[in-house]
Amino acid sequence: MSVLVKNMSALQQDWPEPVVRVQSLSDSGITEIPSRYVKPISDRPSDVITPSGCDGFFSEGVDSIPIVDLGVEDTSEVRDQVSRACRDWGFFQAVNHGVSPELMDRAREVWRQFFHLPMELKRPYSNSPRTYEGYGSRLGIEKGAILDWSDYYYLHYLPTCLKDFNKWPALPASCREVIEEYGKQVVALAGRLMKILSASLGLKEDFLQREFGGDDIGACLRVNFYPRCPQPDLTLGLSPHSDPGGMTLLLPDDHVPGLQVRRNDRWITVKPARHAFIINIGDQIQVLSNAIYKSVEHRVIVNSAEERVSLAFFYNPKSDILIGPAKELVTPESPALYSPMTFDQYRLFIRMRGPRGKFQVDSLMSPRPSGQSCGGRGSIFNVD
Ligand SMILES: O=C(O)CCC(=O)C(=O)O
Repeated sequence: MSVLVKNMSALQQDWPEPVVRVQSLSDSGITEIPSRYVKPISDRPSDVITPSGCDGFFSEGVDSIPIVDLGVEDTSEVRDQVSRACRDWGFFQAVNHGVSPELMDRAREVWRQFFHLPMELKRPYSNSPRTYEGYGSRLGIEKGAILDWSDYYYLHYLPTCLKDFNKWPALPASCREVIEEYGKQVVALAGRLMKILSASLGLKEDFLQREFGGDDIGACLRVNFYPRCPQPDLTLGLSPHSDPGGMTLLLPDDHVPGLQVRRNDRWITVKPARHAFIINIGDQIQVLSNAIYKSVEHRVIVNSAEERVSLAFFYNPKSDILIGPAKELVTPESPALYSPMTFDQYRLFIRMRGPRGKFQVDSLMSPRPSGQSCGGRGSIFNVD
């Protein structure tokens, strides 16, 4: 049996240990976090947000992720701004993006209400590692792994055949309707961004969308809930990772910071502009662009004063088509850095191992002269 097939069957199983809801730990009033959540010293955050507030905490000026105003036509100036941001940072904030600000607020609020429902109403939605859909508290299935200080809810929005309302929360009463409309508007924004990204790479406007499978793309939502943490300096809400999919449109908490982006070996705390989406390039666009655009590592820190909610909307390729470097971007000077792989195969890694920095996409990068295949891909399935 191949390693891949063996690993896929491992995903059919349940979690390796009983699930503990981080929210329940936080609500229990503990003053010390269980050792399961204590990170090795080198992985701990050096900055934490103090209960007295966040003033002076943000890295400002040259170290702020770029802001792109989408309230104008998609001119060459907009494309240049997006292009610079995706090459230098892998991240930008989009303002005036066309998604209703009221809907953004409602979406965040309805999810906050969901996480505050009594546990017996949330438990029926508990997820398993097979698809991750539903209410979860860990990423990865390694027994004894050190866990992150967060719970989440994960659901499929597209393709329509995977959208299953029964797996979406029935409470609060408006939840399904809000998610449906929110998804519709965010997908429209993502479609526009795909055109801008394609054109800014010098490709036809519809290039990336076509490579992603046209109308058959995948889209899913992970709502992250980071409860208050009595020892935020010892742990992380979400460990460093790059996003395995295409592009992420993140609706951050409206008043609690936490997202940090790696830049030149420093962690820069993002200060979200009001009603902005934080957009970041995922590994699949790094692969398609032959690493012209970067999927950049990010992580989340927590704090002892306030909980935090964020909605990460993942815009992904159709799961069973091969994604490799665009041939238009491969030249003798820039040979193909990756050999093609489906997203279904690719995302197995994070589903099994949990967030691991940029290990996955970096381990696949193996420059060769043009025309020769790159053998690095196999390595990710030989890690156990
Ligand atoms: O909560 C955040 O700000 C970031 C979440 C994130 O990186 C993710 O869900 O992959």
